[in-house]
Amino acid sequence: MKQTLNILQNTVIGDIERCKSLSDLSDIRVSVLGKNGQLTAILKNVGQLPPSERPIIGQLANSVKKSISEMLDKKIRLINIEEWNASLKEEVTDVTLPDKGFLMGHRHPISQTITRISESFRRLGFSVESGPEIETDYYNFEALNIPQDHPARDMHDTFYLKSGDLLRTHTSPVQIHVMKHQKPPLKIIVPGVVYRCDADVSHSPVFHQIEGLYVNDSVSMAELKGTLEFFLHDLFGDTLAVRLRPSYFPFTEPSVEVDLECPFCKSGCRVCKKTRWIEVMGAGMVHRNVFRSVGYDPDLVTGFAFGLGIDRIAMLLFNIPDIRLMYENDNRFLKQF
Ligand code: FA5
Repeated sequence: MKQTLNILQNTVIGDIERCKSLSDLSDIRVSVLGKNGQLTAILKNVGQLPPSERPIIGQLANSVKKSISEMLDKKIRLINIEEWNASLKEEVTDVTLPDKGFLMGHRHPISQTITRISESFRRLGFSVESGPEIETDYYNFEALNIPQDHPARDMHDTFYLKSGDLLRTHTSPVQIHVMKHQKPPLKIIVPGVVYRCDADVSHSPVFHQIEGLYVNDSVSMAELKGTLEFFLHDLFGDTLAVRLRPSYFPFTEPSVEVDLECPFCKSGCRVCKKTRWIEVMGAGMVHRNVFRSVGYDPDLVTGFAFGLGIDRIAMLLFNIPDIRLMYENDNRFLKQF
C-alpha cells in the first residue's frame, strides 16, 4: 500500500507539473481527490487494513492528499499568472482612442424654469420660502379671505383628503404661514407643487406655481408693475410688451391678470389663441382682510402678491405644445432639454 501511495504521488505530481491548462488541472483533481478518485478510494479502505498498518497508511495517505492539493493550488496560481501575462502581451491598449462619452442626465424643463425664475427674483432681493403641500381649509381658503360658500372656491377644483385636509390648490397659503411667523418687511418667492382636479393640453392635475409676496410700509401698485415687467423681460427679452388687466382674486384688491405679448407671433397664433397675448399670472395688492388674519395692522402695512404657473412659463420658454408631456417621463422628450 505504501508503494502504491508513493507511485500515485509521483505520477500525479508529474502530471500536474506538465499541465498547461486550468481545465486539465481540474480533471486531475477530480480523478485523484474527487468522490470516486483514486486517493479517495484508498482513504475509504484504510479501515479494512490490519490494525497495525492502519495508522501508518492513514497518515501517509493524508500527507499525499495534502501535498497533491497544495501542488494543484500552486499550479493554478501559476497558470493564472501566465494567462494574465499572455493576455497583457496580446491586448494592446490604444490610449489615444477617443472615449465612449459620459452619459449625462438632464434637468427637467420645470426645474430649469424654477431656477431661472428664482435667479431673476433673487436679483430683486426676494428670498425663497417653502410650505406644506397638504393644507388645512383655513390656510388654503379661509385666511386668504375665501370663506366657506364663497363662489371663488369653485375656481379651485380641490382634492380633499379623508382627514378633512386638502392638497393645496395654489402656493398662496404660504403667504399666511410666512406672515404669521415673520414681521415686515418681507420679500419672498415660493416655488412649489400644487394640485387641482383639472386636465387637458394646458391644465394638469399636478402643476407648479411661484408665489411672490412683498410687504412693507408703503408698497405701491407701481412697484408691482415694475417688478413683474423686470422679471418678464429678464426671462423672455425686453422687446415683448407686458399688460395688466383688471381681474378678481379674493386675497388681493385691486387684482390683475398679467399678460405677455405672444413670443411666437405678431398677428395671432395657436398658442395665443389669435389674441396676441398670453396670460401668465395673477397678481394684486394684498387684501386688508389677509393682513388682519395674520395679525398685521392693514393701516400700517401694504403689499403686493402674485402667482404664476411655472408649467405654462416652461411651455413658452421651451416651445412645449402640451403640458402633459412634462409628466409622462418619456426619455425622448426629456433628452431634448
Ligand atoms: C391663483 O392660483 C392665485 N393664487 C394666484 C395669485 C397669487 C393671484 C397671488 C394674486 C395674488 P390662478 O388660479 O389663476 O391663480 O392660477 C395661477 C396660474 O396657475 C395661472 O395663471 C396658470 O398659469 C396656472 N394654472 C392654473 N391652473 C392650472 C393647471 N391646472 N395646470 C397648469 N397650470 C395652471
